[in-house]
This record gives sequence, C-alpha cells and structure tokens, in this order.
Amino acid sequence: MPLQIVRNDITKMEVDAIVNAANNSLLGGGGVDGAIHRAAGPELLAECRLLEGCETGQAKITKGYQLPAKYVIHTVGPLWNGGTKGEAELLASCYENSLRLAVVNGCESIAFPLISSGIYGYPKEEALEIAVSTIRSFLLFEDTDIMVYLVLLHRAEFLRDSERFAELRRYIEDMDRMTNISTVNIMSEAARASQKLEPKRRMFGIGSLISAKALKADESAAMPLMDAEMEEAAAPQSLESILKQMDETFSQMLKRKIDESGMTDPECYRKANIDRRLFSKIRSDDHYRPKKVTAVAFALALELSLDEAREMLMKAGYALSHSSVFDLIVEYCIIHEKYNVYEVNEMLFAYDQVLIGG
Ligand code: AR6
Repeated sequence: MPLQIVRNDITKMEVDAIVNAANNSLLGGGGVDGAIHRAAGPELLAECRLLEGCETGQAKITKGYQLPAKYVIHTVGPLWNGGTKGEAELLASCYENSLRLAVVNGCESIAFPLISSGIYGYPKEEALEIAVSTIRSFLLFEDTDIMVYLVLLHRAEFLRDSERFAELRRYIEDMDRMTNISTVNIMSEAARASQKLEPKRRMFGIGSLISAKALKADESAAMPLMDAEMEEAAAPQSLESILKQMDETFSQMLKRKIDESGMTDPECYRKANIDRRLFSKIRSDDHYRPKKVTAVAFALALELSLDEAREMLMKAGYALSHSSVFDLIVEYCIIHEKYNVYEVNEMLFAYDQVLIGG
C-alpha cells in the first residue's frame, strides 16, 4: 500500500527515512523533534549544527545514527496563525520537499509525523487533510514507488467527531438503528450527544438507498418504501447473467473494467493505493484471490456503482454487510461517489478499521 496511516512512535519505524518536525535552527526541541534526537543520540545534533538551519517549508537530510531509520529528513512546518499566513502552502511544501529529498537519496520508504499539529498548533484535522492530499498527489504524479507512512502517535478521535465526517457518522447511526447492530463503541459520547437527528435528516442520511421519488416527509412512511426498494435491489438475476458472472474471475473483471474506464494500469493501481508488484501478480494470474481491502481498493479506483462493486467483491469471495463498520463505510463512500481511496482511508482510520489498498 503506497500510503499507509499507522499509529506508532515514529522513532520505532523501520524505514529508510523518518521525517522530523523541526524548527528553523534544526538544533532540537520538544515534541517529535526531541524524541528523534533522544533516540538517534548526540551525533545527530552534531551533524545538524553543520546544516545552518532550514527555512519554513524546506527540508534537509542527515543520517539516522542510532535510529532504525537510515536517514532523518528535517523539515520545518509553519506555526499556525489562524490560517491566513500561507500556512497551508507551507505545510504542503514540507511534505513535497521531504518526499523529493527522500527519492533523490534513493529511499524506498519514508515515515512522516503529522507536521505542525503539535507545538505549532495547526488544527489536526486540517493538517491531516493536507498531509494526505499532498502525499497522494506526489504518489499519483511522480514516477516513484516509494512507500509512505503517515505516523500518528495517538488515536484519531478528532477525525471521528469532525464536521467533515458528519454525514458518514449519520449514515452509520442510521444503519445502526435499522439493523440494530451494536456500534456502541463506534461513536464517542461527545459525538452522540451532539447529534439529535431530525426525522427528515435521518431519511436523507439513509439517503441514496432510497430513490428520491420514494422520499416522503412523514418518517413513518419511509420504512415500507425503503424495504420495497431493497427487495427490488435483491431481485433474482437471470441464469444467463449468473453464468456469465461465474465465468469471469476477479482478475479478468479487473482487466476488463480498467480497459472500459480508459485508465492505464499504473493510473489504476496508483489510484487504488496498490503496490505495483501486487498489481502485476493479480494481472498475471486469472485465478488470483485478493484480500478484501485490495478488491475494495480497485472497486473504488474504478468508480464502480454499488452493484458493480458488489459483483467485483463477490468474484473474490466477499460481500458488504450492514453489520460491519468497515463495510458500512465502504458502502457509504460508493453510494456517495466518494472514490478517493486516500480519503476513504482517513475515514477508516478514524473508525479504527483496516485500511484499503494492498
Ligand atoms: N511519534 C510520532 N508522532 C509524534 C511523536 C512521536 N514520537 N511525538 C509527537 N508526535 P510536534 P510541530 C506528534 O509538536 O507541531 C518542536 O519543539 C504530535 O502528537 O512534535 O511541528 C520543534 O523543535 C503531533 O501530532 O511538532 C519545533 O519547535 C505531531 O507529532 C516545534 O516543536 C507534531 O507535533 C514543531 O512543532
């Protein structure tokens, strides 16, 4: 998986390079900077003294000394100043310049902390959004197979409660009510307390499962209509279409769908957050059975409809169930055409689910 979000202490990461969220002097400090210097030993500071500081948004490289990582890339994030002082651009350039420096130095893997989101006060949610979108663009548009880890020290509750995921939260809650699945631990108490859903809202939350014409203002009328709609979706298929589906394997369907989409193979596996070698394996073996996270990644990258996604998953032996949080998030994203695998992974990470890709 070319970009993985993980929860860990960055000083423990066994990668070619770890990134340090430093200050302009490069002479150490608190937070992740302090942790890296402590773990690397005094030789790191000695080498840093030779670098003569670093501009905000730029990056410089040193050896890793006693760290498991071969290199430390020191970058200086912006101090949060309300968001009007070019903070977003500066933060994005920290990721971009660090990635370039890593590639130029032959690194095959790199781990980032969430730069600026601690002592420098950048709102964590926005900092994460910038990190993910900048890394994504780099991986999509630069010719590199570098493996990137975004390392978060703590759980990402801040994401689960964020406004950006409010609709997803409602969707999971609605499904929870409908299916009576136990998602007691899915939502924080704060999020639950802040959500008093009005009937209409709830209906729209269930949203695209119900056709617009079926929506009525009266909540009690919504349920039977919805059941009918779901039954319709589950109507038996013709024998011919079942046989056709049985004939085509996952790998064959993937190749056909890539051709139909007009994408090239690299465009597709990069968009799916899939490693080139894994893609080659799937491509060359018609009977390859991918993991569910891999199959889902391709369904999203190919922007399949929910029915097509279900079909593709079925070929690999999987289904989407309403009693699994992972499946609900995937279903929500497909229904709402949120096909950006990297953003889907942010949602999955927020809910402590396994991430998509391979
Ligand atoms: N592993 C992974 N992430 C960590 C670790 C760790 N060991 N320790 C902290 N974080 P910060 P900044 C997270 O404050 O905001 C220093 O004094 C932390 O939870 O380290 O860019 C420098 O010298 C947060 O999400 O860096 C500068 O003066 C993220 O790393 C200033 O702090 C960044 O927090 C830079 O501030």
